[in-house]
Amino acid sequence: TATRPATRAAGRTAPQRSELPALARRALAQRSDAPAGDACWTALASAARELLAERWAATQRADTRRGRTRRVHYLSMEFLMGRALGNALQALDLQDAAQAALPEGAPPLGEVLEHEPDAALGNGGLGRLAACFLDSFATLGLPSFGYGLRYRHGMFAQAIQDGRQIERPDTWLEAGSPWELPRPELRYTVGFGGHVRFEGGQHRWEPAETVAAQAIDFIVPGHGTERVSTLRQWQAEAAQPIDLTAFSRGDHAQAGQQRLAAERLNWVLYPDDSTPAGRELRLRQEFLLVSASLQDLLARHLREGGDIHQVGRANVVHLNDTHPALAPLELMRLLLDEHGLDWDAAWQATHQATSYTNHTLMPEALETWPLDLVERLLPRHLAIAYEINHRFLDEVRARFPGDEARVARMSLFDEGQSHHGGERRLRMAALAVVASHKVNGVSALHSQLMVDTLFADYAQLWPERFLNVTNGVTPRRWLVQANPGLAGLLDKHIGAEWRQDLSALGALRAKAGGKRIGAEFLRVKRAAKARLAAHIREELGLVVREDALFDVQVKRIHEYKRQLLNLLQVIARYQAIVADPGADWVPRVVVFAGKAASAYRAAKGVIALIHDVARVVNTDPRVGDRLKLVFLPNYSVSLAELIIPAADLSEQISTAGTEASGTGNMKFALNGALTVGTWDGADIEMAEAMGVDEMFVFGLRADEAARIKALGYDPRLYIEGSRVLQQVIDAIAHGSFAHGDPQRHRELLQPLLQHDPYLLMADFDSYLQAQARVDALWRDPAAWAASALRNIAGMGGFSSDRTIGDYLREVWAPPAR
Ligand code: 26R
Repeated sequence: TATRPATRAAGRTAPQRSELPALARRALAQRSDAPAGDACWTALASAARELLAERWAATQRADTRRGRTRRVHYLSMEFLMGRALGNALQALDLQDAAQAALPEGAPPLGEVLEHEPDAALGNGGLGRLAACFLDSFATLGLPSFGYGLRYRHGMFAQAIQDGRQIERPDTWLEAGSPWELPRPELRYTVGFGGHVRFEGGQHRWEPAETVAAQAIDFIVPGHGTERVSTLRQWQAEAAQPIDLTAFSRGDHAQAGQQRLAAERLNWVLYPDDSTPAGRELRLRQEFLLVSASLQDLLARHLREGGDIHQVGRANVVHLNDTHPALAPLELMRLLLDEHGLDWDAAWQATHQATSYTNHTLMPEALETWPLDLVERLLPRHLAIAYEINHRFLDEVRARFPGDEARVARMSLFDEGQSHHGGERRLRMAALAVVASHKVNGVSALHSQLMVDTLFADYAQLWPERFLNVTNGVTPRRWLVQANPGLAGLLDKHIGAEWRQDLSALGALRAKAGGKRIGAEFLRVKRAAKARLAAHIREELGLVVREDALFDVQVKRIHEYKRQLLNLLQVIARYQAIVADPGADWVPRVVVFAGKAASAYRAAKGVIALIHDVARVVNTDPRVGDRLKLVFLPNYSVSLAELIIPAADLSEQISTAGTEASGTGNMKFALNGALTVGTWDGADIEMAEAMGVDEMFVFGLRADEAARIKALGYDPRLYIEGSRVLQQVIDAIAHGSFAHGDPQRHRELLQPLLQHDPYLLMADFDSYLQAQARVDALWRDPAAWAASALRNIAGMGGFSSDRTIGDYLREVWAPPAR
């Protein structure tokens, strides 16, 4: 194989796994400089890419002959993929070969892998869930496509300057990406604006502007299978890259106009900034995703000989939140106007194909679009939405005669409320619910609240449409790759079956109390903590004790996630240590990481306060190494892979009823961290699966939280009732952490004292008690280890493979004939 020519001629046999070393060496040999980490990474990646491209072609050939299995199209504005090479090498079972392929003098494989920039085309939970799903699609061999946008700039990089967050552009594509496979034959025209013409009984949209959507594929390898899945990302290009008439006139701005307009569509990922994303560019991005993906689906369906009337039987169009909820409108347009179906046939196909997952009940994250904007950009789609609404409201009126208040609540159109300046709007969640045959929430509690509150009217009309599908995470990335030490320990004690079927982790329960396994677990954990401690030292110059309790809260910074509650607890602990330094304190390292959306002032204030408190605590000689407070900048998928295996304690402390599911919670427990948490999201199901006593549960339940708020909640009563809380608040208010600027924390503190919408004050005492229980268990290492192992044993149901199995049976099953 060493003599194989560098370019592969048509008709040659496919590259084999055994050729990876040769492929990699050849790529390295083309370089004249020493094999630095970068060059090694590029060489291994291009070799792995060739092997994966071959698997991609084989998978596509197999899926064309898939018979009556439906193809799943997972539409998402976000895919938070992280790094790919380590995952690809594991999927190809080529880690040892890759290590062997590295020439003398090259860095070790682990270091080489760190040269890859994260593909961070997502904000947080929703985007990472989509990435875990792609892994399960491939591993389960499901005929499927993920569809997304190829953002030039993904999630911003976070730097910290003087304790404040600075956003820097993410430039992941700067050096090019070896994983992308452009598909020049797959280009579709996507229109915006213009008019609708009615001729010969047919509507025809004549857009004022068009762009070409170019497919660029990202191959997602399956594990324990040769199958792969595809993430197809759209890149907008100018239909006409240069206007030569304008150019010869000397009008260069006009000549490049189309190119710039197209480039803008892929410019940047929109932040989840809890301010309405009512911006025109966002709507254009959403339509680009939807239109290109559906045209691709229809073209494939017809190419494979499918009947256009059967398109909804043979295909699933899944909406990852409402961000792609224009899909049913665009599918209706394509079927009615381009393929000549009548309304009923088009609606049947659309309804059969469409399903929708809701990921949040927070009112500020629910998308609505001003009608004048929709009319200007998508006139035909607005007309179709009117018609859908007309028919839908007839159904509502037939079921609930005379109830016009209900009709107004359920309409796809918000007729203008004062808080939007009286503007009429299209409600994307209503559209998604009406168009879908199934609507799911992402944990048992969230799904229940969804039908009790946000979608109560729709659930009364169509109770059978709503269901729960609890989230899951891929154990390949989050256990096998992130924590090979723990994976090896599991193999040794319960065998390797869990690698195929995570529910086999249950076998660990009976062994969890064992002395040897407990000691081995603590050793594995200690090694992971040493790696994190080294990172903290390099990043922040801070030395932390490796035998301290590593107490971790990493996730997007949001008021409802209550990082501030955690920080108040840290301040209370600090004050207690200072008051009695001689007591027998459990040493703790409290680790935060997470990004605040750039426009989200309160979240940025929390990051600032963490840094202000850290400066005081970490330098106070009375505290020493009993308490260290760490904020790690630039949280990302790859940083999570370093942090999560090192955690002893996982903080999941959202106000009950606000965190739809959480998925970080699952990754921590799977890696043997204990959870201190509220009765919220998937934590509830985790606690039930591992045994409620294995979790440190505290705080108001969701129904209690709702009741307290309805009765008129006054946070000051709780402050007056708790000496500890009073002292914490006083310290902040009196500038103990303000570094000479007493105004510094007013903006953060005032709302807490007046409204405290997330009930921090109400939950504070209960949280402190839970933390005391944590300390007590920590003092008995064997008991701690046994509980951690029972946590792992309970996590068998939280694989994304189980989640996708649920979707296949309950959401994506073929419609009855
Ligand atoms: C731009 C705007 C409309 C927007 C708002 C909110 C974009 C993205 C979001 C983030 C959302 C909806 C999200 O990430 N939700 C999270 O989904 C996870 C996966 O289901 C859950 O685990 C998590 O609890 C939930 O917050």
